[in-house]
Amino acid sequence: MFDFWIGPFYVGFFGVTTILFTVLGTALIFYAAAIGPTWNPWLISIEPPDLSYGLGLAPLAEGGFWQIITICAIGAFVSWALREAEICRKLGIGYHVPIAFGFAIFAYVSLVVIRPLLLGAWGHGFPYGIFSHLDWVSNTGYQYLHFHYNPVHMLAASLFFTTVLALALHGALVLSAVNPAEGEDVKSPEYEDTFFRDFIGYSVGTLGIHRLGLLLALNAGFWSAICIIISGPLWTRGWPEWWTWWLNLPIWS
Ligand code: UQ2
Repeated sequence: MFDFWIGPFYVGFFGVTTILFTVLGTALIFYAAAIGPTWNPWLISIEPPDLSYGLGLAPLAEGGFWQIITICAIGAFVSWALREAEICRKLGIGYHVPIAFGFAIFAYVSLVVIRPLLLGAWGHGFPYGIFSHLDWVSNTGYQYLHFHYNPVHMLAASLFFTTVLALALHGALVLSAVNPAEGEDVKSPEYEDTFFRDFIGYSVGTLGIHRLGLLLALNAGFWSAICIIISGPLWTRGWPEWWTWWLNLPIWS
């Protein structure tokens, strides 16, 4: 269905479902904002239901908007991923892009569906507002006293930094070869290999750097999702206290 293009854009069945979910969700955001106390874009916030509603449906103005907007958001994100997959299939290329986007969707769903389900209330989702979601992150972090002591948060942060290192190396190396000074020749990939072989005795290769970059980025998103899912459902105390296993190792005595 809808197997045609509008201008340069492929439509397809999932292009239509993307549009429907996006228009409905955006309209509901404006409707909910209109009922709220401010039009200041920084301060608009669409709140999830109170914890007392548990995993039930809430009245529209008391979190129901948030619940329907969340359904629309997930519907739009998943539709977008499936449209990517449809385009990949038509082109006969791999599904790397929709799979990568799937990790981003998983990170979002972990915050507004998986963790709230495990904790038994939609009220554990984050509010949809520019400053209010920042406040949620800060408050949720302090609920565990010092979130940076979460070992999986440490892993995720390290993966983000390593992703940044890999992309900086890659972007810089490619530009150094293919964007030479005026009058100089563009250099081949052999020069890129040779730079790193001279420099550190190893080149991961032109295909390898992209495999490495994707692997690092997907793991950064994945472990970020895991680090918040385990906070509450698996560990309810402060994260610094988790490290008492280290202090309690018998080797110290
Ligand atoms: C490389 C290569 C590229 C690259 C980069 C490297 C010719 C154009 C950046 C170098 C990357 C290495 C050695 C891996 C670094 C490891 C981590 C975890 C950051 O060899 O091939 O292709 O862009």
